[in-house]
Amino acid sequence: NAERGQLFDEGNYAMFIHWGLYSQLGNKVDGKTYYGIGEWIMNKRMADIPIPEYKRLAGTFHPVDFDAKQIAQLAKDAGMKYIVITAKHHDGFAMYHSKACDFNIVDATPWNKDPMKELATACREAGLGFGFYYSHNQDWTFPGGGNGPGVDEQGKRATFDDYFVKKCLPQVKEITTEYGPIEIVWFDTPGKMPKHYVEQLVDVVHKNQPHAMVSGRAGHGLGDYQTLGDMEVPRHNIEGLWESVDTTNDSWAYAWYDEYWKSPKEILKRLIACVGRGGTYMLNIGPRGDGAVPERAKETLRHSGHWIQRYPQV
Ligand code: JFZ
Repeated sequence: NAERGQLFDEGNYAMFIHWGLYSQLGNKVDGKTYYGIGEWIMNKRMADIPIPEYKRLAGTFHPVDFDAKQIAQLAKDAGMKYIVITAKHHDGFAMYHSKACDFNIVDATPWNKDPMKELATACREAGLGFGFYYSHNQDWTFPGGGNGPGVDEQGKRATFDDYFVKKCLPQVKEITTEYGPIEIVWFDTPGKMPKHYVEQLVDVVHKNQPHAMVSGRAGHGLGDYQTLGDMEVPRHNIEGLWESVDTTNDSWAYAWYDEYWKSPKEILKRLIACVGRGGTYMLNIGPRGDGAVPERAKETLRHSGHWIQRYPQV
């Protein structure tokens, strides 16, 4: 398909959003702060939160300050061309209305809204592209998921195939059919996921979304472009389509203490280094649990955007 990846190739600058149940904690659990990337808070390496306790967080997730139009406008103001947001991170919580698994933002929270419908619409209205991050291998709360529980609620052994058939594949079908045309499915951390599973996922994306690109982190070299290591900016030109991902501060997801904001100048430097070498720069923001985007992240994006707007588009 000649048009696949067109926006990726021409767009060059995108917004990445890490937002989920973990955003509500902002790296603090029972008064104790854990330092590291916020979306990993439940992991053994961080607060080591038991699954039932983590699942209870959904009961208080009520992001009344989430404003899809404002986020789309922010991306526009920053000079970005599309938005990629976490549909499901390693914690397994779906930030959209999933029929495959009720551990999702509509069925498990008092908020009862699908923010991804709103964001997909807001992006389309603003002339922006839209896409999803989806943790395909790791799922820390679903039986059989990568680094997840090896047994189900009844104590019966669960395999990766159980997780793949019951949750992963159906959810990838959902995100590629229920939100209109999307530009990207950003799979991540494939680990030891066998090739035939990755092939199935890539096929589903390509079949349902003729324009969509699959990220390099799908695994087994089956992605449509190369994703470099986090915050990696290459020193030399690289062949083919590629992308570098970065974040406005240190963590991807919101962390209450994280005020290590990159300056607009530093961001422009990285953006230009990528775009000038033929790549795409995807820059992340981490909205709070209530859905609001931290003020400093907005300032940084708008400020760097002013510089971009001053130059005519070619
Ligand atoms: C992953 C996630 O585990 C993390 O939470 C975040 O979503 C980030 C964008 O991606 O972590 C990675 C994956 C690959 C590399 C670094 C961090 N890498 O190849 O350098």
